[in-house]
Amino acid sequence: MRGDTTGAIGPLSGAHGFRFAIVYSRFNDAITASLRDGARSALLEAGAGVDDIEVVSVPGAFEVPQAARSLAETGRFDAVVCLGCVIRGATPHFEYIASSVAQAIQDAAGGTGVPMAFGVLTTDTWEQAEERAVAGRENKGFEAGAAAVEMAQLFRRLHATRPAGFASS
Ligand code: INI
Repeated sequence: MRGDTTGAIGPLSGAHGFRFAIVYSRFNDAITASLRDGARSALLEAGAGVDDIEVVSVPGAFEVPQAARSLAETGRFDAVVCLGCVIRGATPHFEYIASSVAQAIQDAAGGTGVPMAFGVLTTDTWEQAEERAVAGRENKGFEAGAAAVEMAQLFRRLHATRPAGFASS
C-alpha cells in the first residue's frame, strides 16, 4: 500500500505577518492564471494580508527562476511561489525547459536561503495541465501556495534566535 497519495490539503493558517511573492509565466496563460489564483487563495486562506502578496508575471517558464531569485534577493519575502506551464506536445525542447527550470528554482532557493515553492506544471497534454489547474484545493498553484506557507513558517522557526520549545534560563 502506498498510503495517502492524494496530497489533500487541510485548512491553512498561520501566514499572518509573512510576506510572499508569486511569480507566474504568461506562456499558456489560460492555465497559469488559474495557478496564480490558486496560489493567491491559499496564501489568503492561511491569513496572509492582501498587501503582503506581490504578484509578478514573466514571459515564459524559463524566466521564472531568475525573477524568483531577484525577488528573494530583495529580502522582502519569506517565500516565493513559482508557477508556470510547459506542455510536452507543444515544445520540442520540453525536456530542456522543464528540467532547467526545476533545477534553477532549486538553485535560487538554495542560493538565497528563501524558500521557493515549485508550481511549474510539466505535462504531456493540454488536458493534463487543465486537470491540475482546476479551481479549488486540487489546483497545483494552491498546493504550491500551501507549501510556501509551511516553508515560511519553518524557516522563521529555524532562524529564530531562541527556538520555540527551549526553556529560557
Ligand atoms: N514557456 C513556457 O512557459 N511553456 C512552454 O510550453 C514553452 N514552450 O512551449 O516553448 C515556453 N517557451 C518560452 C520560454 O519559457 C521562454 O519564455 C522563451 O524561450 C524566451 O526566453
